[in-house]
Amino acid sequence: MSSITLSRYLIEQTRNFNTPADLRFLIEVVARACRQISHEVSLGALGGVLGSMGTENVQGEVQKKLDVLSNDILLEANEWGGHLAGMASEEMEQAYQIPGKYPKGAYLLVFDPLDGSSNIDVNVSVGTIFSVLRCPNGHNGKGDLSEEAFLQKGTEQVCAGYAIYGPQTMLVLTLGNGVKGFTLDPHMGNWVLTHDNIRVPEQTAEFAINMSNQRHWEAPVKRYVSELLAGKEGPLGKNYNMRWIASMVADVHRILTRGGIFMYPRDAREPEKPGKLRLMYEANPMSMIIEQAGGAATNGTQRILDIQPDSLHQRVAVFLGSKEEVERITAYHNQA
Ligand code: AHM
Ligand code: MG
Repeated sequence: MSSITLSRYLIEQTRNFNTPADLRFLIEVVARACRQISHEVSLGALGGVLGSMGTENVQGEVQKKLDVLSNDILLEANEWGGHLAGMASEEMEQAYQIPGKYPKGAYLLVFDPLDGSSNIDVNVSVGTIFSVLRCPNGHNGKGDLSEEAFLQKGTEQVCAGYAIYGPQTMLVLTLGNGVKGFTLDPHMGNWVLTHDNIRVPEQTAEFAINMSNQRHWEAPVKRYVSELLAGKEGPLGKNYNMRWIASMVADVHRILTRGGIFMYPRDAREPEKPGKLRLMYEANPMSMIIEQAGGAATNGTQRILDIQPDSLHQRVAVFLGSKEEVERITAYHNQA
């Protein structure tokens, strides 16, 4: 088995790619927080952490106890180290200010502390998604950090990753030079490099979409999925398999492992919203990982990483995964 731990991998990144020490520290701290979240998730009913809080987040979604706990774990782990100028999360309406008693740093951390949390109570994989940006000059001085500091295109991310809490806990990470997967050794507490060069196959015969929304989709999505369903007898000439875990982390992890296309299109249920998933802490980090692994990610018409965000909790349609299929559905949108 590999003996390369996350710490050693990050030191090698510094040697080979000049990864700054404070970014290395940031990633180590996030990984430590994810290890703690993994522990809380694994306790389930024993830890008294299942069920709802009885509160709603900024998106009007019911907060689970573990949503709030995971958010607190990430905030507490990251606020004191001097590597961050601020944080933002799915669970908080405003940007989180680093308390005055702690030093501020050069980076911004944006996260979805527990993605797919509707799956918690049924013991299905969930995860943490995170994105690291540089804090723009002029925003990291004294006084409150404004939302504008975060509104950077996905191409500006210096690191993106997720932890998946499944049969194994894994951390999948990119610093812009490929995608690495680390498995948590629960006894030693180490993240061990187990997936050295994660690549998404260019072609696939598997798709992921919530089919129950079919009647609400736009025409290009209806056309594409009907072609997938037509299988060997249809225009694509092959049979496709379908999977939908309703946990983006788990669906993306499967696609990174064996290929596929993941779709959460905009639809007519809430026509004013351009999709369900959030750009800054779901779509952007996952798109960076998928692109770094050789896949593609668009909102149907545009590369996701090129979208200029206009708000922290902005939503976006997502088509990501194996290149050939993402290009096909994007072409269908552009023909419409
Ligand atoms: P969440 O951040 O509130 O957990 O919502 C995001 C999740 C994704 O993980 C998943 O792909 C999607 O919502 C599932 O949505 P649906 O229940 O509509 O199929
Ligand atoms: Mg989420």
